[in-house]
Amino acid sequence: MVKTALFLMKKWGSLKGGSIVLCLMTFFVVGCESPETSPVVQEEIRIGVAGPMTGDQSKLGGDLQRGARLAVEEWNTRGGIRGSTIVLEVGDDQRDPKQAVSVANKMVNLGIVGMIGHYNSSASIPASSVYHDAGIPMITPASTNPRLTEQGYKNVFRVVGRDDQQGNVAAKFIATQLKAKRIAILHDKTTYGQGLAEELRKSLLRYKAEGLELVSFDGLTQGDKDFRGILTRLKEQNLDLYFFGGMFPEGGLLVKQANEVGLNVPMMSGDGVIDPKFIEIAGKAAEGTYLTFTPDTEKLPQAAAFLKKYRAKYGEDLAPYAIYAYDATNILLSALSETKKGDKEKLIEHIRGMKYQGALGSLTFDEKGDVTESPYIVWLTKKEGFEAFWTPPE
Ligand code: ABU
Repeated sequence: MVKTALFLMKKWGSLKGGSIVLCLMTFFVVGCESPETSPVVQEEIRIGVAGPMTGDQSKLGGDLQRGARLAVEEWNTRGGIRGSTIVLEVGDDQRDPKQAVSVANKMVNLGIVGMIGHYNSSASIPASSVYHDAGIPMITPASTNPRLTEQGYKNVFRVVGRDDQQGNVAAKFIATQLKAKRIAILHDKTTYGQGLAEELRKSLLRYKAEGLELVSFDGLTQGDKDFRGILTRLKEQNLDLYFFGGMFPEGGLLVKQANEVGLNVPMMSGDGVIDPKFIEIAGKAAEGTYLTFTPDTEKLPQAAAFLKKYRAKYGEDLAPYAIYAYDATNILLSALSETKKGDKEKLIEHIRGMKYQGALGSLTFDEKGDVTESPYIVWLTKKEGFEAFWTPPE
């Protein structure tokens, strides 16, 4: 009977979503038993991870899930938090803003005490209002649009940098290293892609005096498969380089089709494209593409243990944002273990003041919830994969 009731509790807790339902059922179960036969109800601590778990960016959502799951399993192996098992709830926002809000509401109803995610800025920004209203901390491992932490929400954190920083490094590289003069910018009209493109446009203005000219600035549609029309127009513009603000599915097709239409200048893009899938889609045409991202985690001594465990568990090479999800999850779980259960305000305040030593090194947050240090470098795509190429001077 106890087993059945516990099963029902779990089932109802997740289906109906109500922590109230869960509390009532806990009372009911415990209340029905005599003291001698009372079961020890193993409490669970629920946290969430969300991103695009299906669709063309499912690889990225999967990366967040894999990083977060590894951290959760390690905590549970060590006994959980104060004896409670940590349960990871997974939400699929399909990289869609409306779906992200729906996932966020579902997570709140499931009784999560913290959220890892979302992946896309276009999902994280609308979902952040839901977590804010519920007083639940969210730590995104990957959303880089500045607006996320400019909303003034105390519960919002990110362990990655911002696109104003990323755009700045891209502009510096284009102007001072490539010495490119004629630039075109494409973007995918999303919060992230267009946002990064606009940050680059702003930063490029600084180099106008050196003869750098922005020849065109155009949006394309995410999910489209044929960009030959716009690439043919770019070919007429006598460019030195084109920049793409967007994600790897479109980035891969762009360089592949640029090659087909004879647009033989390098593409540069950002962290949304630096994924092995980009090379898989583009093939040989990926070679020579420049990308901004954070420094090489393979070279961080403090990341070695994580990398070993990740490869052993998943049998695959590290994906760019899995390590960020791992550290974000550890930050959340450490904060939960160091604060009084149920005190949401204290939990958020505690995260803000943490100095966390993780796989990425030392992580601290500023008043907005951004990481205090977020270096970007330029990567070059080679036959063998991505190679750290240029680090901006301090
Ligand atoms: N930062 C890269 C992709 C995730 C985002 O939308 O911000």
